[in-house]
Amino acid sequence: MSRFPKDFLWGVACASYQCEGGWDADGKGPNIWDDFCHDRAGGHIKNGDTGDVACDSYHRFREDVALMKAHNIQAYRFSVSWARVIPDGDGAVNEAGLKFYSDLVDELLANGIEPLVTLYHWDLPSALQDKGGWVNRDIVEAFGRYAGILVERFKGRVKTYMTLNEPQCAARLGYGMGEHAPGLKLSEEKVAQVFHHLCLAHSAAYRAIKAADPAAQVGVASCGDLYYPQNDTPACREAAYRACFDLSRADWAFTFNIFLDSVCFGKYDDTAPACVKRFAATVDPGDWALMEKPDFIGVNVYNGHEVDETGANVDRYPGFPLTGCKWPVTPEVMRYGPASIARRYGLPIYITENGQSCNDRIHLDGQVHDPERIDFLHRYLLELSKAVEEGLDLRGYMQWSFLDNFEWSQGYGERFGIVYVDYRTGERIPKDSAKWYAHVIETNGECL
Ligand code: GCO
Repeated sequence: MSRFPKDFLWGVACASYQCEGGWDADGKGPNIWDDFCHDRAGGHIKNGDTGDVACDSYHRFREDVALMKAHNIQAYRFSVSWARVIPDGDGAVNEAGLKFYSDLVDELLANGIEPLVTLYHWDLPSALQDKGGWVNRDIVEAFGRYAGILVERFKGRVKTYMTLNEPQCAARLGYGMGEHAPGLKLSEEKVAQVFHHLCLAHSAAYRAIKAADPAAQVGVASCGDLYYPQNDTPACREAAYRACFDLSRADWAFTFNIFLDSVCFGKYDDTAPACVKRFAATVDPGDWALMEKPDFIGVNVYNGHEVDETGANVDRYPGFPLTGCKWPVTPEVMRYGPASIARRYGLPIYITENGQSCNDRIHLDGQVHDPERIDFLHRYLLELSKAVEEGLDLRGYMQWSFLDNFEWSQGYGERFGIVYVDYRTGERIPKDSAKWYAHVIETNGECL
């Protein structure tokens, strides 16, 4: 018998800027990723790659959906490009942009695939960045309005939304480290302010979605450092749990609770560092009453840290297994990480991203063989099945990603897809892992 629930949702995930292309098609406005990539002199992206064409899913989405169906995919988590729908972010609606997403939703539903819609996966309209972007509080209202416009169009067809994807990366990488668009290196207090505006924007969108469609489920896709115990003892498990929510342990901006405590509990954890406390002292206390606890939490899981019973990190041994982009392979994080999030917030969980990049290429036989990815997914899913057995309220699993796509500052140099994309021609070639995943879905994970 499968350990996954009967109505479990097996899917794949991607984001607008990473796969769509069509960067200036049909009235779309520019966004901060267009600008960041086009700033060639800035040298922000490996090889000077851009998302101008990417997988061209803007034009080829029907082919992509057909390929998903052929691989038993039950859900597609995609994001909407804000500037495609509202070119300047807070002005007139671009009907052609809205229609593109409406057609995508129809195509998915016609093929029995459930759409899971992310409203913001980092591609902010440039016109809003010109006004300060996430540093300017006006963005909260603009985001709420945008959410309402989308849901008015989607209601009755889309049941599940995520307001934001990884606010941690939007804030830290985009406004703190300058590695992602808009490429700013602001002070720690300003980064904390960006987080606060993201929390308020999530909350405004939550209310707008519920107003337009009270039946919609509204979550957020989050990331952060996750920890798992060296030994499965109560003391070690507890140490791993505590490490997950300790803001003073590593980079406070890469924790789950810097965002989730604000929207779920209306406060910062006591472990917050001085810069966050300084910012917190400037927050209008009335803001906390505006926060909306999501209906579920999406957890993006790639790797985690092992801790011993004292809570200290365990060193990785020499030759530790790594993915194509040199991320550690730590399947145990799937058993303990999402469970820690569920324990702290008491909310249902979706795995909204999980996968690995490989140095995939077309082999002599014309196929793309990716045994490392199969092994990775197999190990992570086995650990996830243990979490389910231990009582985790898990609703779905979205593999990242269906197609190879534009991997932000790494450009096309990293391939995360279970379907290979030949960027010279746009040709799609399902990898071995796509066939493997199709079988996992067919058996609801029983074959694992
Ligand atoms: C993320 C990013 C994705 C990345 C993926 C692989 O949400 O972390 O949303 O866009 O492509 O994580 O690095």
